[in-house]
Amino acid sequence: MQIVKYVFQPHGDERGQLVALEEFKDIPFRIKRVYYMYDTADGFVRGKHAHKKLEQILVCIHGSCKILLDNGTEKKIVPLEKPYEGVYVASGMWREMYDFSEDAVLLVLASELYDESDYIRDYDEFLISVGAGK
Ligand code: T46
Repeated sequence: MQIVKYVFQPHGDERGQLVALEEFKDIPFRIKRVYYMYDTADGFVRGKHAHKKLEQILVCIHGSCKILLDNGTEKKIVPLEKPYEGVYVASGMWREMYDFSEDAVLLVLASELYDESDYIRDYDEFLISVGAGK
């Protein structure tokens, strides 16, 4: 399984850093939605689902967290620790986010609007959807 990690260009000067993300330039899809999570309670795992259509890029813009990506046959863990690094999460990929530092802010750029019917929340159903079911 290939992990697509992005290293964005920080525009730094004596005032500090700035990262700009543009659709189709820095991000490979039209950005229809942006959301972020913060104040994640210690020990909790978020996500635990896949998407049928949604593509996303996750950026931990403050603090750190880990992303588990699972394509049904292989699992990989991607640490996100820098505000200029992102990981691409394709559709059909089970994802879990965990090990959030107390100060973590996880920003998500999404290719689609929120749609509950796009979620696969049952792991066995996910395995069947990617052809890895029993
Ligand atoms: C994903 C991972 C990385 C909305 O109303 N609109 C939204 O755009 C989103 C993302 C969520 N919500 C509501 C739905 C729930 O009542 O916010 C609540 C928490 O959402 P959820 O439990 O789905 O959050 P996570 O962290 O488990 O998953 C989220 C995204 O939902 C998901 O698409 O890939 O982050």
